[in-house]
Amino acid sequence: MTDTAAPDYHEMWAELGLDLPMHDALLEAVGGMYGGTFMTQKNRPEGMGYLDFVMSEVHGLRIKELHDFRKSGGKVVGTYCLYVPEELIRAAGAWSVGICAGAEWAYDEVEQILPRNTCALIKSMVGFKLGKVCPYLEESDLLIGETTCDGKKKAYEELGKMQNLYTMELPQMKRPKDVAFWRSELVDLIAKLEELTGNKITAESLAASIKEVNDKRRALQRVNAARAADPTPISGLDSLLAVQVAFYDDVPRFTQSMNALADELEKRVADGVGVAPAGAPRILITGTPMALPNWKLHQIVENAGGVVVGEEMCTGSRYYEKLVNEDSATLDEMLDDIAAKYLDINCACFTPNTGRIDDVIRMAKDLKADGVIDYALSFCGTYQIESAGVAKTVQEAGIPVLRIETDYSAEDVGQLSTRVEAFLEMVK
Ligand code: BJ8
Repeated sequence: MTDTAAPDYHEMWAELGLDLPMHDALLEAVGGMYGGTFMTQKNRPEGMGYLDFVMSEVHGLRIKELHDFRKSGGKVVGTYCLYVPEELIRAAGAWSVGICAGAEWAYDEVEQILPRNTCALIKSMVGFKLGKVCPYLEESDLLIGETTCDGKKKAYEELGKMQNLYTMELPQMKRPKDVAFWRSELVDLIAKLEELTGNKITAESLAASIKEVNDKRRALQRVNAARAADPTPISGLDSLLAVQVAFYDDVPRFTQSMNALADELEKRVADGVGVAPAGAPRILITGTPMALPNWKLHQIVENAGGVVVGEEMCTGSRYYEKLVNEDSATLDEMLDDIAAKYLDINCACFTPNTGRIDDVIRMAKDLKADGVIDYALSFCGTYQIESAGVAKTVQEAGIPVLRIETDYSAEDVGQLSTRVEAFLEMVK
């Protein structure tokens, strides 16, 4: 082996019990998709080199880090939803990884357990487990589920038969008594994490993790604020990737790299350097999250000559916009802060969920979007039902809207491209 040969991780993957031939096929497919989607973009910021590297090692170096951490006694906790506070996991000395669920896998097996008409995200979540192709899942000592939508809630019961899984009960309203209940769920989660790790969460450890995770969110805020410029200094695809990677990368290293990227973007804005020509149609996307490697809609919009300038979704602003208060001194106060911050996320599983529409209109104005695309995964009842109301209110605010319902397959790419092209034509 020469110095430049890529390391071979097959022994580690075999230790994790992955299905090696299928896993090789998955890596090859994702690698090909990444090359075709990201590396063909023109005039990318140099800072994206970090994310290209992270993605080239997505099942390699990062998994090795988790593997070594666990061998030295550390614990890894896998999560699927924005409501699960990373701060508490880190304060217990564990590492948090967001599990992806963004590609079709092992659907034949999945459909023996779940109905065919289940959303792609849930099918993917179960498919990666059944197909034994996700090293993040296999490195997780504990998975944390949550009672958000019915599909996820019931799918966690199935996943829990295959892996150590703990479910948090999330209220579906945001009244003071719901915040109090959610806080009590955080107390239970702390007990669970302390039992898992053998570490006590203290005011010191929690204050440090609040600051660390806020720093990560602040770095992403800077990256995303630069997108308000015309021409925009970074593509929607690259910005989406940054948030997708934020869920599983090493926190301080990621924060440092995103701040370096933000420095570069701010300089590009000052110099008038963009990834698309000034005046290209600017699109804000709102809706269901886009888990790795779901880049379908961004690619369609940007291939059609538009530029995505923001995402009002869990793989977007809902992840980085709000911070946990850093001024509290006691564990009790910090728990109040975390409960308040997390229950302030605007997910369609809540009723009412008008904060989401306010955010869409505010973001569309701040980012000078020419149009909004409302994106819902097929069979996601909550987001599909919200879609008509979101579209009506956004249109009343004078912003054109395109409503799209799709899944992870490539079958409808041609048809979606035609609709997106017509929409871009119309908004400019
Ligand atoms: S906070 S958006 S990450 S629940 S797409 S599985 S809702 S049927 S993902 Fe979500 Fe947390 Fe809410 Fe965000 Fe169900 Fe819809 Fe599928 Fe969904």
